[in-house]
Amino acid sequence: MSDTFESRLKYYRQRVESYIDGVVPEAGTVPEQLHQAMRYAVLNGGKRIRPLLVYAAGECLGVQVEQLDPPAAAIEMIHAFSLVHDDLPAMDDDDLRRGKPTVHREFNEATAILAGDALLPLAFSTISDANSIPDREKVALASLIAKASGSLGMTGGQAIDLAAEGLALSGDDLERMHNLKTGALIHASVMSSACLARRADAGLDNDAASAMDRFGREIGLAFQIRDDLLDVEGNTETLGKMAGADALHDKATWPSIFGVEEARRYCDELLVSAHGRLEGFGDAARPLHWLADYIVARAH
Ligand code: GRG
Repeated sequence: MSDTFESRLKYYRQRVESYIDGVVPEAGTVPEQLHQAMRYAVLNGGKRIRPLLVYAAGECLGVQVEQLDPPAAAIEMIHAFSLVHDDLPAMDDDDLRRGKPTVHREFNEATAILAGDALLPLAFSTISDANSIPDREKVALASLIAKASGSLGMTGGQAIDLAAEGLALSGDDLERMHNLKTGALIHASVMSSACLARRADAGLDNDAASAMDRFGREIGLAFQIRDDLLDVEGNTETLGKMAGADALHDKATWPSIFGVEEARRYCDELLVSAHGRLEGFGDAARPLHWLADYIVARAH
């Protein structure tokens, strides 16, 4: 990883964190415990991969950075919400997230449910209240992100995941589940920037939009296959969440269905293909190339 990539990562992470910090009510605002829990959930570490994809795709497509802050923050809040609910006893029942107690462990279960409930609408008001984005693009962004989060996207994938515990899943079903549960929000991160670049003055053509669409899908699936591999190969300390949780819950994963070697091979194949999608963008796509490599090489 080059210095340039490190400094770009740092800059964009700080940028989205300070934007989120500005939109989530202060911890002292009533109801205090709810706001403390929301801040704990979303400002408590995390790699910020989805916002980084929004910024890198936006940079590639020539979108003004001020327009990228609201969707980057909104998508990260939805991601944080999904993690809080995913960790609940009714779902994966986890005690550790990002190396710290999960929200229901740090506070209590009802507060964790409410913190998730409140982060979701806050994501959408962050977009609707943004002064930097014209109304037409706000509507398109809200629609894109809502669909990616709902029953035909992330929530649907989670439902399939929970229902499939202990059952034999075909490879096609597993791919569909991964594409929905994790891929949909990652894809929406890339496509949020494409949506902003579609404006007449930025002039995104159909070929470029389709290249971004495919890049987003491939890198979203590669992300989840890497996540499956890390659950097998990583340790709890490095991961900041319990290693081996998938096997414990008898979850269908890429390594459990296809084997570790095939999971690695397919992840690399997706990465090569994703890089290829960016060919037409030249140097402007360098941050996206870096991020794609980072997603597949990450240790947590
Ligand atoms: C009602 C919208 C809605 C959601 C509830 C709980 C749920 C439905 C969905 C959960 C989806 C989920 C938890 C998918 C797992 C995705 C995943 C691999 C998360 C880990 O992401 P990282 O590695 O985490 O980016 P950090 O901590 O770095 O942010």
